[in-house]
Amino acid sequence: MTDIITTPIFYANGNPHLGHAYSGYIADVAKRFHSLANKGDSLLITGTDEHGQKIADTARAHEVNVSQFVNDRAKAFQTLWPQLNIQPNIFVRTTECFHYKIIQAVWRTLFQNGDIYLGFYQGNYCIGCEQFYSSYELEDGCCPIHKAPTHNTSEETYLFKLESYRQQLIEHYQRYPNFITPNHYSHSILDYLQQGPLEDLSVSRVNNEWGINVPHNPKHTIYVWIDALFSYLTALQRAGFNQDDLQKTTHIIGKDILKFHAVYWPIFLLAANLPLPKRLVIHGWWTINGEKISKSNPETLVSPTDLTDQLTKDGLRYALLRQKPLARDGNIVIDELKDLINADLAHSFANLVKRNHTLVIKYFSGVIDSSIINQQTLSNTSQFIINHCGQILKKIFDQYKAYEFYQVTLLLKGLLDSCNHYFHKRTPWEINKGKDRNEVAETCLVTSNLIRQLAIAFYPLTPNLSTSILDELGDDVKSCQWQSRFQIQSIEINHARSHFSKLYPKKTL
Ligand code: ME8
Repeated sequence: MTDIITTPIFYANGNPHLGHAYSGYIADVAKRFHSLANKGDSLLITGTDEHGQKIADTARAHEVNVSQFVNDRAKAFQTLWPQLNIQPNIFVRTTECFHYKIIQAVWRTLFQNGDIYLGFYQGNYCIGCEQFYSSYELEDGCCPIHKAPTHNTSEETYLFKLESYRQQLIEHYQRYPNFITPNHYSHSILDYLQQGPLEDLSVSRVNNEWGINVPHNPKHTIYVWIDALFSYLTALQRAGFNQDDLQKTTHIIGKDILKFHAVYWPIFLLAANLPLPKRLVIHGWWTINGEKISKSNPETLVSPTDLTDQLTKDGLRYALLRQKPLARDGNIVIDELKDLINADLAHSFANLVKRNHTLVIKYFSGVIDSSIINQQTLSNTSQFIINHCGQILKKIFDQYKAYEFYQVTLLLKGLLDSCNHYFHKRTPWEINKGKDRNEVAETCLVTSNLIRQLAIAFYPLTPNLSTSILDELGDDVKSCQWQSRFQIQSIEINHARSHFSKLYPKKTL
């Protein structure tokens, strides 16, 4: 079955930063895992959110025509993903004609069903969030997210009756307590919904021309969050999927946009008679010197590609996922990231590969046939490490499935330590001091097979390193499938095929 994974669509009012890259990494890890595990299709959707007053204001401040401005920003995101080894299948833009038609059709459905009516709204509008806040939600008169003053606005607006769907949504959360990962967020959303009636939501603006017009009333533009959330549907339809495939969708989002995805989005879907997504996966924020990385705070703007230059593509991806559980916040300290990369990828993983493969090439001309061992003659230590590896791989599989990528990294590191321990204990390099050749052949054969399994299990987190190791073993990631029990296969090491030594040169970072 196809798994559909989305990142948020990012506001086209600035250049991509490390926080955006993090959402992309999580989605790409999930996509690569699914394609290994299911050998089926998986679809990664990303894109840019290009309408709204905030974007029009920023373009004006840059003295650039708004269309040109959003084109440039969309391009910046489109070029970023391949540079980070993130492979989206669909890049959706809310200024696309196809999307425009979908949003107007959705609006018509909601309006005809009686969920939307023309009214009047007075409230505190935050342009940064593109939403109204009730007075009790403000902190010292400021938006709780942007900490900036809101605008007291009163205007004619269309309103959406959220309350009509509150009970249905409560039932959904009761039936699917794991709808949100981590699931404590499901409990907090359920608490919020159970507190009482939901206020009608303002879903159009009269003072914003840069948006999709309300059908039959072009004085109004449609609320940017209706526009943005339904881009997930646009992307699916553009890829040839149908509306029901929404239920195969996992949305990866930062905690700042939880309410939009956990309350408004499911309510809009219920109202439009569409299925709810499969899951929401929430991640925390990255800070730098304790400050949230954000477009509105230029000092925090770390360029992801500057970091991949310093840390390598695999290095940055791995270290971000290794440093903290997804839902926690984390502070970027480059030296700490380097330490993780050096310890795990260079010293523990790459070094084991180098040492084992060097012996295989030097003493066995790169080839060891699996017929040298069979279950009866395999030593206890080899049998033990093979069984252990099988058990840990099963746990890793389950943790990947649960989006517990931090746990995956801990298990992988533990498994690497066990494999290194096995290799060191059996001292195969003592072959030049008269160690039994069959015993060394067994160690190197088993180690190469462990390395193959490790490379597959690491692949979502370190695609370049894993591909390179698999190349060297004569394998191709496309033909590899996740296995928790593995048969010892013959090996044939081929240095010529590999870029391995380029990835991890003699000096670490
Ligand atoms: O909210 N740490 O777009 P956006 C981690 N267009 N992740 C971060 C981050 C940080 N410091 N800063 C941003 C929008 N992000 C809407 C979304 S979806 C239908 C519409 C990530 O450009 C995080 O995932 O403000 C956050 O939710 C996303 O970037 C929002 O980016």
